[in-house]
Amino acid sequence: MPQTVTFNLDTYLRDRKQEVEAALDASIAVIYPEKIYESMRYSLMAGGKRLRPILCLAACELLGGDRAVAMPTACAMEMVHTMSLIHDDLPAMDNDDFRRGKLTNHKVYGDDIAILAGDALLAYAFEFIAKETKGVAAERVLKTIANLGNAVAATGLVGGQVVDLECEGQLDVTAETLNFIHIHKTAALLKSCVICGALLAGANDTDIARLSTYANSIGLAFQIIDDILDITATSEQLGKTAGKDIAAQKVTYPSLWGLETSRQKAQELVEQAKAQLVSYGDAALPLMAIADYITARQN
Ligand code: GRG
Repeated sequence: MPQTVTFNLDTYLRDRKQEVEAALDASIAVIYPEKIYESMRYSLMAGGKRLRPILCLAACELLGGDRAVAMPTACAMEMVHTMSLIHDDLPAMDNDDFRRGKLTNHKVYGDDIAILAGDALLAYAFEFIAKETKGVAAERVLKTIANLGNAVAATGLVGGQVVDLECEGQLDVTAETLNFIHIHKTAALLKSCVICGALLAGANDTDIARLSTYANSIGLAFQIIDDILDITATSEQLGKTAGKDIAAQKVTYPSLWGLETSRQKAQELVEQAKAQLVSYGDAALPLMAIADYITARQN
């Protein structure tokens, strides 16, 4: 009889989150000038799902890599994600007071220090990968650093954010433009997490192609669910101000397609993502379950 492998995603996410948080905690000490390190740590250690580092570790393990090799990159991904949240919350951007259930960085430390905390986390993320990645060929580390740079530059997060800002107050934004925004603003970093984890484990071109499709699909699904939750969840559940998109009259997936069609499209994307991983067998269970979690999540 074939053996059924069971996989408990709750336990998996809890254990990985704990490991990531311990590594993040150890990554930044508070030294002089204390204020900037405290501000960096305030946002970095404020919680969150830690989905990006977990994806990075899971992709490394999918290809038989040791997740300890990917841990510095996983931490760097969370540093970059956190800096993007700090900058996104600034008055010049989305102007939000709450994030991860706490006051936003600039509300506690002021706009000047919040900008600098974001800058410092971004620069440190690259230093951290270069200095702390051990036990793997330098060429893989170089590829990882280049991939992350591309994902956050004007080719990635920054480009997506610029188009998002340009679309503010416009009611005729098309699905094509919305996809451009979110492929760059949200999916690019999620994809970099998966690809960098895989690169560190020695991925070949076929692995990279499959995992790129997986990551693009879960990235867009993630954003569709984010837009839905902005309408259906409470600020307490989200840890940030709910209902912001409607208040700002922002074009979102539910405003274009309605809630039900948006849910269906997210589910279709998750199925497409999982189909890419079938040939990896049981080794793909974590990445498959994470894809399902993206549509099932409540925050
Ligand atoms: C990267 C150089 C550089 C600048 C940043 C501000 C900006 C440019 C980009 C905005 C990026 C952004 C905030 C995208 C939204 C992504 C998103 C859906 C975040 C929510 O992620 P979760 O739900 O949050 O994983 P937690 O708190 O769980 O980590």
